[in-house]
Amino acid sequence: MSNEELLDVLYDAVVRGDRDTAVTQVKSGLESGVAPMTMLFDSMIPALEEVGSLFETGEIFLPEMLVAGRAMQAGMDLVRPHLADETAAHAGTFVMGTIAGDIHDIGKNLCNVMLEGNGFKVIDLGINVPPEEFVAAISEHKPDAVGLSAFLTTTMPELKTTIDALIEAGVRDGTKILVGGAPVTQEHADEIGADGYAPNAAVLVRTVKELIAA
Ligand code: B12
Repeated sequence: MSNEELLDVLYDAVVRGDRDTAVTQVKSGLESGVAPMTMLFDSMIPALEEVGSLFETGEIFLPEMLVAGRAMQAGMDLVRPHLADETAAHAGTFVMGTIAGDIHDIGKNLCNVMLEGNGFKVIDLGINVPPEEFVAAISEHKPDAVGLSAFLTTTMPELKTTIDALIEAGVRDGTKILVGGAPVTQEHADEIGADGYAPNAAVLVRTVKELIAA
């Protein structure tokens, strides 16, 4: 199978939520030297975008979206060790979480993989994280930066609620706050008083490094 065919089969497997085929494709991709980033950015992520469109137009429903997410996650778990760079210098500590009410974590996990690959120690608080958990994690770990992930327009107000809670608790000033996720924009980030925004994991790494160095 050519690399192009492999990426196509992987794409279809994620769209159909066929976890076994996704895993097989990623494994054989890794064996035959296909770059992990290529599998992620040229196949698995576009596949999930397609899933989002199919859901939006009512061609698939929640269960299908769920199995697609699981197939993606299984593939991502396999590429993760290949992206981590053990030799990278320690770049800083990053606390990351998906905000309250929201359980989307694939985009957040991808950010974590990229941050770790670039020398960050990541403390992942998981999904549906209430503001007080962010406050506690910042007090405990004194991170250089904090990331808030949101994927629903209905949970976006939680970004501001969380930032306000950090200010209220007196932990906001010692750290940089970044926000992101599908519906989040630079404009929204500015409005709610975040230090930074990034549309994807690669830009996040660049942005957080710039913010820490500033
Ligand atoms: C998979 C998926 C699910 C899975 C989630 C599985 C999981 N473990 O994450 C399941 C099935 C559970 C799910 C549930 C729901 N979902 Co959903 N889901 C999706 C889907 C198809 C893909 C999301 C995804 O993972 N994308 C892949 C990643 C890689 O996305 P990405 O945006 O490129 O990620 C990058 C950036 O966002 C950024 N980033 C991410 N986090 C952060 C954080 C920081 C700090 C920074 C700087 C950057 C950053 O970097 C990432 C990596 O490059 C989207 C469609 C879409 N287009 O987004 C819908 C979508 C987000 N879901 C949607 C909906 C409506 C729901 C439900 C409400 C459905 C329902 N009726 O119950 C529930 C909500 C449950 C809840 N309370 O959260 C809607 C949201 C609409 C809206 N405007 O609010 C979408 C857009 C689908 C649609 N087109 O209608 N969903």
